[in-house]
Formats: sequence, C-alpha cells, structure tokens
Amino acid sequence: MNFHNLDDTIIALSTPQSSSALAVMRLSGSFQVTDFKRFIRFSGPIEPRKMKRCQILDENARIIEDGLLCYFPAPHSYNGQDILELHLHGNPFLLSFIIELFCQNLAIRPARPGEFSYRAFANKKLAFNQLEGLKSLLDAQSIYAVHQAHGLLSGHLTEELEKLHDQILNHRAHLELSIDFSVDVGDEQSRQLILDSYQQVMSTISVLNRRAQIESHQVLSPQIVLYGETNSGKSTLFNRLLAHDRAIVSDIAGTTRDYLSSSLRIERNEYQLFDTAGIRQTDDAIEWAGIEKVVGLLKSPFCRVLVCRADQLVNLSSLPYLADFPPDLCLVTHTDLHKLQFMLLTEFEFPCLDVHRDDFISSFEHFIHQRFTRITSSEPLIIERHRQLCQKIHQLWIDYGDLLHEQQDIAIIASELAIVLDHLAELIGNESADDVLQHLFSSFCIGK
Ligand SMILES: Nc1nc2c(ncn2[C@@H]2O[C@H](COP(=O)(O)OP(=O)(O)O)[C@@H](O)[C@H]2O)c(=O)[nH]1
Ligand SMILES: [Mg+2]
Repeated sequence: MNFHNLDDTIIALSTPQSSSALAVMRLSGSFQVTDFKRFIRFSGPIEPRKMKRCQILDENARIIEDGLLCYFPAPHSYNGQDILELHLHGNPFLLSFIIELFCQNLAIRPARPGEFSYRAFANKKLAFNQLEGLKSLLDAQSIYAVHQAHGLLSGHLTEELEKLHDQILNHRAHLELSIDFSVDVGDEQSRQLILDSYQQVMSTISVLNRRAQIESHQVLSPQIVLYGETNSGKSTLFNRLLAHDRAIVSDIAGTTRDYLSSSLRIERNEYQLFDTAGIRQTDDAIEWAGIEKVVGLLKSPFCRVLVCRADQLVNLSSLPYLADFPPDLCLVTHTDLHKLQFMLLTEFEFPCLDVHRDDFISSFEHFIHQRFTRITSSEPLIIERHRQLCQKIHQLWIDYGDLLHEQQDIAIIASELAIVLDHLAELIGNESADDVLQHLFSSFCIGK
C-alpha cells in the first residue's frame, strides 16, 4: 500500500469542505489528548467516548474556535488506534487553518484518502468485504443499496463465504481420506462421500452464482429506457411520467436526437427515465449518433419500454431491433385515434399498457415496482468484484467436477481444488492483493 507509517498521527476533515453549521475533524494515531495541549485547551480529565467542551488556540494562545472533543482510546475505536474527534463550526477557511496549524506545529500530517479505514483493516477491525460495504453505504442511492451495504458491513457475506470455505474443506477431507484409507473405507463408499460433498458445495456456489448474474447497476441506479419508432409518442410519455414538460414534443420525425434523462421516483426508489431518439435508417450524421447512443442504453437497462402507436402494433414483429432488444413492457399510444385490438396483444410475450386508460400511470408504476421487487428479492450482489469472482468460482467448480467424474490423477484434482480455494480467499478478501486494496482505498474520500 502507498500509505506511510501506520503509527503517524494523521488528521482530516470527516465532513465536506463547505460551509455548514457543524464539521467533524478527526485525528488518528498513538497519542494522549494532552500531547496537543498547546492548541487544544480543556479543563479537567477526559473520559473516553464522552463529549467535552474544548477551545482551539493559535500559536499566540488566542482562541480561534470553541467546540467539543471526543476521545476514543486504542484499541476500542473505529480503527483500533487512538482517535480524537473535534466537533467544530463548519467554516471551511477556519477548518483548513486549524489543520495547517496542527500539521506545522505538532507531529501530525494530513491523511490520505481512505487512510483511517485502511488502519481499521490493518488492525483487523474491519474485513475487506466490510470496507467494500462501507464504501457502498457512502455511495448508496437506493434503499436496497443501503440494506445491502449494511449486510456487507455487518459481515453477512463474509459469514456465508466462510461457511462455503468450510464446506470445501470438508469435501477436501473426504478426498484426502479416500487417498489414505480407501482400502479400509471401501472404494465405492468413499467415492460416494466425495461426490455428495461436491454436490453440497455446488448448491451453495450455484446460489451465489445466481446472485452474481444481475448487473449491479440495474439495482443501484436502475434505468428505464423509452425506445421505439420516431413519432410514436416517447417524448410525450416522458413528460407525462415526469409530470413536467422536459422534452420537446413535435410531429416532426427525428426531433429527439441526444437522449434525455431525469429521475423518476416510484415507491421510495429512484429510477433514471430516458427519452431517446426514434430508431430508423437516416442519412443525418447527428441523428445517427443519437441512435447509436440509444443502442448503447438498450444493452442492459433495468427495464426496456417500447413505445408503439396502436395502428403500428400489427407490424411490430417486423421491427429489426426487437430481436436484439426485446421489450420488458410496451406502452401503446394513439389509442384515442385507433382502436386497440385486444386479440393482437395476446400474441406478444411482453405486457402492454394502453396509455389512454385512466389507470395508466398507476399501472405503469405498479409494473416497475413489481419488477424491482422481483429482481432484488434474489439479493443480487452489488459489488462488481464479488460478482466477477462468484462467476469465476462457479465455473472453476464445474471444471473441477469434470476432473472428479473423469477420475483424473489425484495431483491434478488437488491442484484444481487449491485454485478454487485461492479464488475464494480472494473473494473473502482478507489476503487481498495490493492493487485491489489500492483501488478500494483510493476511491474513499479523505477523512474516511
Ligand atoms: N393523438 C395522439 N397524438 C399523440 C399521442 N402521443 C403523441 N402524440 C403526438 O405525436 C407527435 C409525436 O410525439 P412525440 O412525443 O414527439 O413522439 P416521439 O418522436 O416518439 O418522441 C406529437 O405531435 C404528439 O403530440 C397520442 O397518444 N395520441
Ligand atoms: Mg421525441
């Protein structure tokens, strides 16, 4: 890691560097609060984890700030070191001044991004998965993400993975037993034990693999993309769903070129709703660039919503892009002009909603919410690194199973098993490679 000595005393603002009523500054290292008495004044003894009034003094012992301090002595602190929190007024100028003052006059240096938490990791206060949970909690944009982040923080995933690790060790024990004592136990019986324990591990890994199939952005920042022919009524619907005139509506085909997006809140979840350029053959380079962007958006959104005029439903199957981008829902427009043929709707594999029905908005919201609930009920993994490793372990376990069934040489089988265990150790994360650690901590803010 690129952090300096873990024993240095570091300082940083834990709250944003902007005007606010209050701000929290934190110091971490190995110290007594009295070490800073020239600049931090207080009276009487300090009780750990209790707020106490204090004044901050400058080099000439003039009071420059009046606030509260709270001392968390090692090892019972967030990161296992001595931590001092200063609760001050949120004046960015004054806060920078205080940090500079301390760094110039005391053996203190500014913290790097994520350095407080890195120390928690180094002191085994937080496992790597928990740190990833902490990061997701700081970034969470949906209540689902908040719950998942708390699950990671409280170590649920780590527990599950450790159980899987035990299952694999149990399987390995059967394997070793069969090598050592197969004559006693009986070849058939010991082989059955190996295959049974293999299957047991397989069912745990399969659950994880299913959870790893859903791309995390689908539940962290779910996108609803309106797409379809020009003049089908996408922009009209976009405005109607947002309840304000955001997009230009016109009967001139090709009006929407660059896509528009806006937040849409449905039942405590925030979605990004996209209005896009109509998909058609065109010689206009700018319109074509817009269409290429639509294709990008349609690759894996949370929900593809096709917008189609009632009189064009009969030709729906001839639309070339539907094979690559099948809709999850179709909104049928212009039903005020053209009668909707209900028989036609039964031919489609996706549900259709008539936008001129009185209950259209509530039906649409219900559909979206149900879909979100269904996807999240399988508890998709929200960290990309976890998804990739789970998929990899699943594949490795299948390959390992082939070797077992083929009754390959035991040395080959054992080395394949060791590879699976290595990947699992990486997923649990306690022995993560330096570059993985570096990546995570550099994405933390300063002061975390
Ligand atoms: N009669 C009727 N006109 C509509 C309906 N939806 C949209 N329009 C009109 O169709 C034209 C194209 O609509 P627009 O929303 O810009 O389509 P887009 O190209 O898909 O974004 C505009 O003149 C709209 O007023 C509808 O359901 N019924
Ligand atoms: Mg439009």
